[in-house]
Amino acid sequence: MEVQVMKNILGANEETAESNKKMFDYAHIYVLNLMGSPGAGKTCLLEKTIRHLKDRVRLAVIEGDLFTDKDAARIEKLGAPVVQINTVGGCHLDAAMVEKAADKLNLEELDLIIVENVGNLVCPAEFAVGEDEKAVVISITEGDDKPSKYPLIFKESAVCLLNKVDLLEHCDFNMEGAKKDIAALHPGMDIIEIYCKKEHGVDAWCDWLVKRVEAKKGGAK
Ligand SMILES: Nc1nc2c(ncn2[C@@H]2O[C@H](COP(=O)(O)OP(=O)(O)OP(=O)(O)O)[C@@H](O)[C@H]2O)c(=O)[nH]1
Ligand SMILES: [Mg+2]
Repeated sequence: MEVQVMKNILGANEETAESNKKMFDYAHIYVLNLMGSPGAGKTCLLEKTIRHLKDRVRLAVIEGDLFTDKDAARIEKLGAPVVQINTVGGCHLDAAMVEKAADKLNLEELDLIIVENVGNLVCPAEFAVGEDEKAVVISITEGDDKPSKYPLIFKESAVCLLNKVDLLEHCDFNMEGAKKDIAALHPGMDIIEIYCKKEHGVDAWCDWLVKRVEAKKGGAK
């Protein structure tokens, strides 16, 4: 019974996600579902991304959070359009929530939407929201065992950002081992080391994003 209920929930979500994807495709907007543990540095990465891309890419953010609008307030300060979703305790965003949030954005004026999912390494990976691709941020303070302990999010994501490399000397994080584990889970996955606070690696990340945004802009309606 429980298995059937879960199947129905995922099936209904998949339908709405496909319809969101069609809407974003029509508008030629590249949509990224940004996932990662609480505190991994997702919002910090978004802040730096907005600063880097503000003159090149029309970027909006959909912020997922359990209860607060703290992250949305950080994005708003930088002048980017932002819509807050509160899941009221829910551990992930779903496609219906993103459909409602997208309704509040002017899609004709956008090239890129980044959806910051609720901080969690498990559930967000199971629920598509209509994105082109997923990305996962982990910070090296979380430990090098996270890829093998939480495999789905690494299998599902097109890119892994390894954040807080400034703290490497204080943590016994085996970078080579973690990268091997990620490559075993998802061969060929892009991995970018970042020290987001000081913007180290943010250029490489923005190049990764811009390539995709441009490809989507060039695509047929
Ligand atoms: N040392 C260091 N700290 C960082 C770095 N990037 C982010 N932080 C800090 O990590 C903390 C969490 O960053 P956030 O960007 O709020 O993390 P988040 O993933 O958005 O967190 P949730 O939205 O709660 O899931 C903040 O105190 C940041 O200043 C980094 O590269 N190095
Ligand atoms: Mg955040």
